[in-house]
Amino acid sequence: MVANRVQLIDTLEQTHQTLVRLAAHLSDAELDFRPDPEAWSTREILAHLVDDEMFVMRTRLERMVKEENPVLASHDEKKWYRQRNTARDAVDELLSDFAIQRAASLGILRLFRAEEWERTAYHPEYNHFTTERWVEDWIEHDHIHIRQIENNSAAFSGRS
Ligand code: NI
Repeated sequence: MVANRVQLIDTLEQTHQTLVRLAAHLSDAELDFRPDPEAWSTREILAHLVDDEMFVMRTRLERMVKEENPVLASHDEKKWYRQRNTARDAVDELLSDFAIQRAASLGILRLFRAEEWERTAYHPEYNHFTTERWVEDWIEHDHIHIRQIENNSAAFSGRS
């Protein structure tokens, strides 16, 4: 596999450890803290990452491999979040569920041959893209939510 693709997989693999480092030790008060009424708490961000891994990120990847240039549906995060199953929202459950789901995604990516990195899809917001580009977006999505958790922690420490 070419170096850039190995690097993409390695980067996705690091996210679980980063989430453990940032969130595993947090109190319930900090996990449920919102820096503003519209923002997600850290617990909600972790739940979003678990749900997204199963139902959006990996689902789109699997469709791109199995279907010829599928048309992917838009995903409304806020709407999804209001309807989601909250039964496993203890932080240790969220982190271990994320580890399982991320491992399943990595298992697929590690088996990719050159042609699977070049599969294509169409999405109304992103236009045409390849599986490789999708994995780059996936990493960016991880980073956006990791930064959100860091910002929540900074705001929690600085609250008056
Ligand atoms: Ni998101």
